[in-house]
Order: sequence, then structure tokens, then C-alpha cells
Amino acid sequence: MDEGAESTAAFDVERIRAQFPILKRKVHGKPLIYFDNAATTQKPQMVIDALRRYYESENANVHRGVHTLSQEATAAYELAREKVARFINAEHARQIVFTRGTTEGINLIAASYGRKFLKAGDEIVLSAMEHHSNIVPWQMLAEEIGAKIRVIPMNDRGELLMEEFDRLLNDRTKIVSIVHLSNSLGTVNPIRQIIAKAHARGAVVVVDGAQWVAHAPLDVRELDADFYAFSGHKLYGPTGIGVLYAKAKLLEEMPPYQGGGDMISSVTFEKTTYAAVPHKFEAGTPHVAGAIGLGAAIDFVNSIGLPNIARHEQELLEHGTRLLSEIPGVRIIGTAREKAGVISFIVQDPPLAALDVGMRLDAEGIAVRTGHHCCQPVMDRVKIAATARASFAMYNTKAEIEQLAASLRRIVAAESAKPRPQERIHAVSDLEGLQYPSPAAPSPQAAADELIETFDFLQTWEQRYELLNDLGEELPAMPEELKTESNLVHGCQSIVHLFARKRPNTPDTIDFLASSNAIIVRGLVALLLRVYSGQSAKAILAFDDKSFIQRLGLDKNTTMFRRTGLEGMIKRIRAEAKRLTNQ
Ligand code: C6P
Repeated sequence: MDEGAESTAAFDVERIRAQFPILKRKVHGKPLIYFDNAATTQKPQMVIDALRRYYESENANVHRGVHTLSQEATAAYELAREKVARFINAEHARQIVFTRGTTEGINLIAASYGRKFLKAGDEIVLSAMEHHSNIVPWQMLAEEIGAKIRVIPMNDRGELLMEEFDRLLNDRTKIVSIVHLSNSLGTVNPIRQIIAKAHARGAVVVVDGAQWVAHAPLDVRELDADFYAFSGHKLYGPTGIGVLYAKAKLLEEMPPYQGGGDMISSVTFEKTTYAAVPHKFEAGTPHVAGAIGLGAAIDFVNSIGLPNIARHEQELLEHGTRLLSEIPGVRIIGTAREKAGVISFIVQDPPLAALDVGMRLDAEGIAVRTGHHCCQPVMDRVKIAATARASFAMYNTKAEIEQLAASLRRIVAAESAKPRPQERIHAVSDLEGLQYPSPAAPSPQAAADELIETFDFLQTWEQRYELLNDLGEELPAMPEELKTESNLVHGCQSIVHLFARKRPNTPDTIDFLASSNAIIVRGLVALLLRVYSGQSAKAILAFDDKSFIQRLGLDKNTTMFRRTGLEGMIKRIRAEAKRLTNQ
């Protein structure tokens, strides 16, 4: 393949797919349809081969040895830097700092540039659609130095309100840090305009390009970006390698981010002088293989051509938007006029939690991401706990999108066909008369043993999910009045409410009511309440929940354990038992 040259050949998606070995695999017996590209893209054979070749025949540390291997590894590492520079049209390779990813790039700017150039009272402008990686580092900086964070709001379509941005800019604005392409909504921001406006007020602009680089051409000089950060793994490259581009003058003025080997010129106990940029920012042994793999990924992307990729993905976006909009009950979240290949959606009628949608699609071999996508402020803004998200890459096809739509139709139809339990609406004064789950056995341990026995008897996870579904359906209804903020259990991807009371005539006994909008989580809630509800506070607190979870095998089933917030629910149950009995 001709390195760096862009192909003008017709875009042949089948030929592209053939270069991604993972696309041949099956999931749950079905051909894999991979729509989680915003989380990470799959890797072409060329990248896998480059990594293997490096470890098989070139592996050595860089910038350190006079021996042949070290020189070869150094040359390959620095060649990768040059490829990145050309790829984004940076003027010099020394403007490319290798990082672990977008997150580290932004942390580096906040810690180095931010600490040196910002002071109390200065302002940092972010937007309402930022990823946590472009919020938290700035919050940490702001807290440390007394700076202030201002946020550009967005409209209901997920577009930034540019007139509000104008109003936010002032002489105290020192940094504007904005996502180029939103991972949760798919919005493409008017980044050139944002940069021009910020520069007119003397602010420095950081662009979070995590989602942009694999999907459309980038010219950092034309944009006039001061900093641009992205991750290799979203660009068909390896994980653990990323890029921070910066204007040369800024890099020169910035202090090192971390200290250690390779970033120094000379060290004595009295004084250290630093290496020239970019090495000043690359302390310790870098991810040499990662950089080389990223270089190969760039060659690969160039061989297809980013304009071709962008065109193909726009077609996928249009097709997907049309098909998903036609499904009654499905709502797309993020309808900006300028969008790239990301479709966030919810099933709202009948309501089905994103987690359930994701798990059912997975059963059909379709990988989507569910949750808040590390953008909790976006979810708060649209008043939704979580979405399911299909994000596209060059190897996705219209046929795959049709399968997603067909599966989604089936899921919605199956859910609509179910009789929905009517949650009785109680007056608050009627709460005394509520039905609470009765204890499944005389002690938490006895109830747990019964459940473990049943779980062991059911050998597949499909059967166990089925059991959980049944348990969830039997869960006594929780009245709307109890679904308050204070009864909300944090740390769950779905919405979980938990209410506890001391039983009126036997005050040592704790009753629990709980509910979730996700079917799978409702099942887990029911499982927990069978163990805990109606037991004494003492027994609840003495119960060994960790070994219960282990013996059920839930600790190994990460979807069930981590994504559902099971741990958080147990913590809350224990905290309530303690609180109600002052233990
Ligand atoms: N978004 C997603 O599923 P790292 O983890 O450093 O490679 O990238 C962080 C990051 C920063 N900004 C944006 C806009 C991003 O989308 C991401 C990563 C993934 O959407 C994982 S949360």
C-alpha cells in the first residue's frame, strides 16, 4: 500500500471489511454487527501486523541505545510521529506529543498550560455536550487555582447556542475547550467559528477531537486550533496511544507534565534541564508499539481516503436516521443539522431502559453502547438517564443498519405485547397499607442459599435472565410518590429507587421497596429484596453479600455486576438498615 497516498478508487465496503479479522466472528451464534465504534474501532490486519512485526523483529527501547534495534525502534517511533503530523497537517512533527489518549492529552494541557498561565478569577469555557474527559481536568484545575468554569448551553436538537457563547466570552476567558464531534449526540460543532471567536477575545482553544479524526479530514492549521487531542484506538489504531497537537510556541512555553527518563537534557541533584519538545512531554518509556500501530492505522485510513469514509458514513447516518425514526416508540436523541455517524436513541413507548435494549440487541449479535456515554451533563440536559447508541465506522453497511432496525422493531413489538403491570398510585397517607416483599426465608443466609441453589440448577445465563425477569415481574409495585431524588440509588446505569422503613410493630425488622425502569435491573432488585426485605437490621448487616454475589457468579458477569449498579444497591440497603436502627 502506498503510504500516505489517498485512494481515489471507488469505496468498496466488502473489500474493507475483509481487512478486519474480527468482523468474521460470531456473537451468540449470530454474525457480529459492531456499532460501538465511538467507544473504540476495530483493527485492520495491517495494524495487527505492524504490532506483531514490531515485537517480532524491532522491539527495543527508544532514544536510548546505540545498538541497531534501538535505532530501528527509534526511527519507527519518530516516523509514526511524522505520519501523524502529515495526517492532521501540522507544520512540524515536534508539535505532536504522544499521550495515552484524548483524556491524557486534556489532562496534560490543564496541568501544564493551565497551572502556568491561568490564575484566580480566570474563566474556562466548556460546552453542555462535553465528555467527562473534557470537564473533570478543568474542574480540578479550576478548584486548585480559583478559576471559573462557564458552559455554552445547547438547544433541544443538541446544537450549541452560539449567541450564548458570544455572551460568555470576555476578557477573563483564558481557555475555550470544546468537543469537535459529540460522542453522545453526534453533533458536529462549528469549531472553526468557535476558534475564531475565542481568538478574537485572546483565549486559547482546546479541541477534543476524540470522535472526529476517524471520520473526516482534519487540518489543524486551517482550523487554527491551539491544541487538538485525540485517541489512536478510535482511529483503527491500538489502545493506550493518543496524540496531543499544539502550536509550537505554546509547547515551548509550557512546563513538563511529568518528570522522568527521556524528558530531560541533563540531571544533577541541583538542577535538571529539559529535553526539547515534544520529548519534554513524554516522560518514561513511551508506548512504542502503540505509536507504530497508530502510524499503520493512519496509512490504512489514508489508503481508503477520509473524504470517502466521511461520505460513506453520512449515507449510513441518513439511512439509520430514517429507519430508526420510522419505528413507533423509538426516539432519536440528538438531531442537530450538522451530524456525523452517531445515533443515540431511546425506546420510549413502551418504555424500555437503554440497558435492556442493549442486552437484547447483544443477544442478536449487535453491539451498541448503552448508558450516559461519559456525558452525564448531556443526559441531565435532555432529562434521560441513558441512551442506546449506534456509532458507525467505515466497515459498517446499510444491510447491518437494516438488521438493527429490524431487531429494534421486534424488541419494541415484543415489549408492547406484554401486559404492563399497573403500578397503583397511592396517596402518601396510604403508604402504611403498602405491600412489601415478604422474606423469602427466615434469614438472609437461608434466602441466599435457596437462590444459589436455583441459580446452580439453571445452567445457562439465558435461563438465569429468564428467572430474574420472572422475579422482577413479581416485585410489589412502588408508588410514584416514593420515586424521589432522595430514594434514588446512584451508580446505576438505569433508574433505581429504593425505600426502606422500620416495620411498625416489629421495629427491628426492615422492609424494602424498590423499582427500576430496566427489566434486568428490576430482576436483580427483586433478587436482593428476597434476601434482605423483612429481615432484622442485625441480620442484614451481618450478611456476607460478597460471597453471595460470588456464589451466584454475578461478579464474573460484568454486564450484570458493573453495568447494573448491583454493588451500589447493596451498599444502599446496608446504609438504610444502619440509618434506621442507628447502628
Ligand atoms: N468516548 C465513548 O464510548 P479516551 O478514553 O481518552 O480514549 O477518550 C475519551 C473521550 C474524550 N472525548 C470524547 C468526545 C470521547 O468520545 C471520548 C471517549 C468513548 O463515547 C468512551 S467513554
